[in-house]
Amino acid sequence: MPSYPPAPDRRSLLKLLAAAPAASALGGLAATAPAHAVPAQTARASGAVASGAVASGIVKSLPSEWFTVRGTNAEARFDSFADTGLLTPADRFFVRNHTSTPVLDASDWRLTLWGDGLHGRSPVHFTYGQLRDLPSVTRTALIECAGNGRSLYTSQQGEPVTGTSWTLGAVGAARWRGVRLSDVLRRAGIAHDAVALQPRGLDDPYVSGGVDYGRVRRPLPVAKAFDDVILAYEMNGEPLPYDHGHPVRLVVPSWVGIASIKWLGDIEVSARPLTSPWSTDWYRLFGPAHPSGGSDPITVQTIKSAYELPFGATLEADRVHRLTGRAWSAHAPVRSVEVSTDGGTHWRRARLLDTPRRDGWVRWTVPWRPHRTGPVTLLSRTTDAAGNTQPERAVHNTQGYLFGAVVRHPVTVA
Ligand SMILES: Nc1nc2c(c(=O)[nH]1)N[C@H]1C(S)=C(S)[C@@H](COP(=O)(O)O)O[C@H]1N2
Ligand SMILES: [Mo]
Repeated sequence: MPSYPPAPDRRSLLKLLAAAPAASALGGLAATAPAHAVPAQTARASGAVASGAVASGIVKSLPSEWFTVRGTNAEARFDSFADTGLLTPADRFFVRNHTSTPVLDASDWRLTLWGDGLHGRSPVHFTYGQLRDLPSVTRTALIECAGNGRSLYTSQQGEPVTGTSWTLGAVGAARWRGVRLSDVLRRAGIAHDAVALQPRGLDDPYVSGGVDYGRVRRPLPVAKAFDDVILAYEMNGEPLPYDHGHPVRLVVPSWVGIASIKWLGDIEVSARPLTSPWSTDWYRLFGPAHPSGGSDPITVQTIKSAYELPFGATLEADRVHRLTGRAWSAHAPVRSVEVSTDGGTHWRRARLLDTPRRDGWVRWTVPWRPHRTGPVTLLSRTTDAAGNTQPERAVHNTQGYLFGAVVRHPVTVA
């Protein structure tokens, strides 16, 4: 276990509360600030986390109509997306935290780039203001946890998996504004022989089963960094919220969520390949269908679709229901969505409500007038422009990553 500095004094606590973004968060923080709302660069949460009233360590409020809390994480309820547009509002976006949200102040934050992959070999710093002064880019991208849909390996395929039992709500779409990582790397003097980066968060070190794995960090190939990665400081036109990485996070489009490091503090730039437990122990595919020792670290997300309906919903017979859902693929824009309302015997096309784009999702709809009462299984199946189609079964891996199979969605007609 790392040794933590003592809890913050009263003055830094007051400063912290003054920095709280909204009245609701303030209310939540007032009672529990020492538990998790400690600026990571000045003080760390202590044992108070365990006894804190906000067990999740998440700053924003998590109403049960929108979220299911799973340990330190909050899953969005997919059915609740029915009244959202193409972008997921920040207050409804899922949160995946290895520990807890650190409340950081942009004014004393800085990013450090360091390592033998820099020309000068001495660390280079960027303040928040310096990043904001660089040319900005704005783009829409989904963030989706590698384990989204994990529980379906068990509920649908009878296969055991480890990790957070997400259903389908560990995904959201947002409009991100920030600076290109490539611009920052060039300004920092990245050398031609640099091959790997390792961005790292400022949240507490991740400790599990008595092992301290250090701060959340994961190697990022230089090629991807120069392709489309951004250092985001805005989400849907507002400063990045605390829970989503304030003041700056990475957004790594189309890759598994772990690549998009929140609360970014430093980036190692290396002339040799890098590893971390997030590239060796986790985020590889292990199991009989995979190489012994695991696959390469996983990168691109998979293909999915989901109904905006609770599992087990009851629908009235002999009435037309306008079923809605979303479909997305990290490989290519969605081309079509087919649905079955009879357990997979007959399929028909759903109507797409949006222009398909890569790194986004499309909403779809289909009318359904059920006659017979009783349990029914609804299915939906996405095909993308690269020819990928959701299969009937996902290839199992012990940690339950990349579930992309057709989901069997139970409802009851009454
Ligand atoms: N520093 C840090 N970055 C992180 C994480 C974390 O726990 N700490 N979780 C990762 C994982 S596993 C996912 S899926 C995404 C979730 O982003 P969100 O919480 O903004 O939805 O953040 C990633 N970045
Ligand atoms: Mo994740």
